[in-house]
Amino acid sequence: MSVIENSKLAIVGAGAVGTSLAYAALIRESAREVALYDINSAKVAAEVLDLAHGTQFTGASRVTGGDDLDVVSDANVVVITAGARQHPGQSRLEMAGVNVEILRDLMPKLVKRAPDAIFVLVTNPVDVLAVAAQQFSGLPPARVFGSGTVLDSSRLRWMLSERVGVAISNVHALIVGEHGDSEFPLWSQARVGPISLADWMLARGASGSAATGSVPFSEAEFESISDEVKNAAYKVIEGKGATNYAIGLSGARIVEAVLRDEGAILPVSSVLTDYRGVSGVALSVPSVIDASGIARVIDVPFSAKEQALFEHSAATLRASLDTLGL
Ligand code: 6V0
Repeated sequence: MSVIENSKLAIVGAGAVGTSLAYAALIRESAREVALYDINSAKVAAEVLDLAHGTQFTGASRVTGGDDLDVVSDANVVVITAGARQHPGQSRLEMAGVNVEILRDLMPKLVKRAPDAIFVLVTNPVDVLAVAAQQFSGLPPARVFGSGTVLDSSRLRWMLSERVGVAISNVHALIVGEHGDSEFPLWSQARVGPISLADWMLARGASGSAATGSVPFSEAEFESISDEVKNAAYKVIEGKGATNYAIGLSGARIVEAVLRDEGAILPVSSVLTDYRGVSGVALSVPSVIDASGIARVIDVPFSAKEQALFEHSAATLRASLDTLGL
């Protein structure tokens, strides 16, 4: 991979996620310059220094940053990971309200400094904040969207890859909808290489049973994989307090698709207009990402069950947005 000349990635929020994204972007040479901004002066200065000390080993990328918002100036992509942590006794919705207010303040300032940038939201609740950021920025949905279920889809692909014993790059499967409890896998479209997942034969007896031959995935196994993806973040947070590496890599991947003008298909979350009957909420659907942001969303055929799940995800989001006055 080679660095795009003069490309600049700005990351707002130098916490666990922002710094992991910066680290991934430096190593993958996702951008020529990675600029970190945070209101915590001591923390952001230390993070920039620590990353800079390693740039002998990261190719042509360089890292800058600080507590002055001007560090984002003229960025091509701005990724927002800034947010308040959930305090004990505070509901998720209350935390959402705090993060909406942070964006109300930040978005106009960011747009002023990086008027041509593509804005990618990572802070949670990411779908709610994608709507808020789009409204506060006044930019079209194609230029302000959330990382959505890019991470969740990678989790799904990893689980399936382990189960079928095929490289993750050859397992094609997507999570769509809300980045949260109402998300779901598009099983009807999942494939391993050229084979539909529904037709994939698993070796029977591999788990110690005496029976031989092969069987397809069962409904129960699909359900259990789907639940495992949904609960993956809780499991990681229980053990180490946050999720950071996989979201950092997912963010770097989105940034590259923009800066390299790739036309890559990624399930990001943008405000939809009549996508399978859904409008006015941000949900993840397969989207073509290039230098313009979201070039277009792809209309995927859903099964009847998937359509119902998608509408449920939209209703969940609409209820949160209504409560927050968005
Ligand atoms: P963290 O480590 O607490 O970092 C947040 C950072 O934001 C801190 O350094 C704060 O100082 C900074 N900050 C707060 N307010 C502002 C502001 N107004 N301007 C600039 N900086 C500010 O949190 P962490 O990095 O672990 O998580 C960040 C967000 O990402 C959270 O909302 C997570 O829930 C979310 N994630 C989203 C994922 C996704 O798939 N969309 C995945 C993982 C985490």
